[in-house]
Amino acid sequence: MSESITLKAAAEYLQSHDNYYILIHQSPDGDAIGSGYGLCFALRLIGKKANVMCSDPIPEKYDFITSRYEPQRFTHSVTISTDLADTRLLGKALSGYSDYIELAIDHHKSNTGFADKLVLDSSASSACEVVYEILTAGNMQVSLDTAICLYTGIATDTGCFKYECTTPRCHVIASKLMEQYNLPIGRINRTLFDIKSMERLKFETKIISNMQVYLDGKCAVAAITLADLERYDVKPEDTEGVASLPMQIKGVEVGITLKEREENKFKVSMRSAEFIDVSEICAKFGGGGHTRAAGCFIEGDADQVRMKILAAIAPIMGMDLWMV
Ligand SMILES: [Mn+2]
Repeated sequence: MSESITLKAAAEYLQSHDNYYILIHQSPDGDAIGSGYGLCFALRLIGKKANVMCSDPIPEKYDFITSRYEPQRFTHSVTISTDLADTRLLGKALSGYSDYIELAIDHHKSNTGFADKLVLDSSASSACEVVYEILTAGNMQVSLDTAICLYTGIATDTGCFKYECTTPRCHVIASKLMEQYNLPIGRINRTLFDIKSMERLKFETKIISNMQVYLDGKCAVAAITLADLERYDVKPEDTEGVASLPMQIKGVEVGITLKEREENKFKVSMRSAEFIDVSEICAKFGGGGHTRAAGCFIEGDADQVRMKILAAIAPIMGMDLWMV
């Protein structure tokens, strides 16, 4: 298990070492990208060498972050992670680092304690919020580049400040970042939440038209197969955000999105509105996450995976599976 350390101890650790690899999870979302790159820029600002590493390509919509970044050449010495709950989420390309992560910065209550040292704040909306607190505790400067990154992670993990995980603290941090740098938040939020390619928008209509509700309308399932991705010419990394679609149906408490990653292997994303702890359901399948947003991998074809999940959820909702 990891040794839990304070924000200040984490800042001191970062200031007293050199040459960092910052690992983030596969299928990177705004918080993984924002926390990884935001911390990387902050470390470079105090003269450290640092690179961000991810098994998967960073989606194009985050170009406003990655265009600020060039990988550096150096002899690697310290491996850290941000927004990573479990080393299994590093993906194949980075799995070799699993046993060598020295510091993990996270906000997942399901963090498996893989790192030597851990800064975990499960009440934080995002890993970006934790990174911000570490930088503040260590009196480390937040540059414009870092500010853009941290705002991005807070905004994406809170669904643009609308999910339950949004706290007064998120608004305070966002406000401080805006105050200091006059962030173009209109443009950032439009890029993050509104603008989609025509293909993606058409793809969403296909997902919506195939969505099904179960358990007396309280549970909605959307499934995306490899064949769908091919037919609609959508890359797997461009499916971020589709997990919010089932949640838009009136009366739905649990929204489930199945994304086929390899033949007969699905990445399952679960969201809940108010009552169900989806991290517990995902944990039954070896996954984890947060109370209102979690994920896991399940093998089988789309129908089999759907049945496995509904069978796990039905008793929690006090229902029999025959209602499926
Ligand atoms: Mn996160």
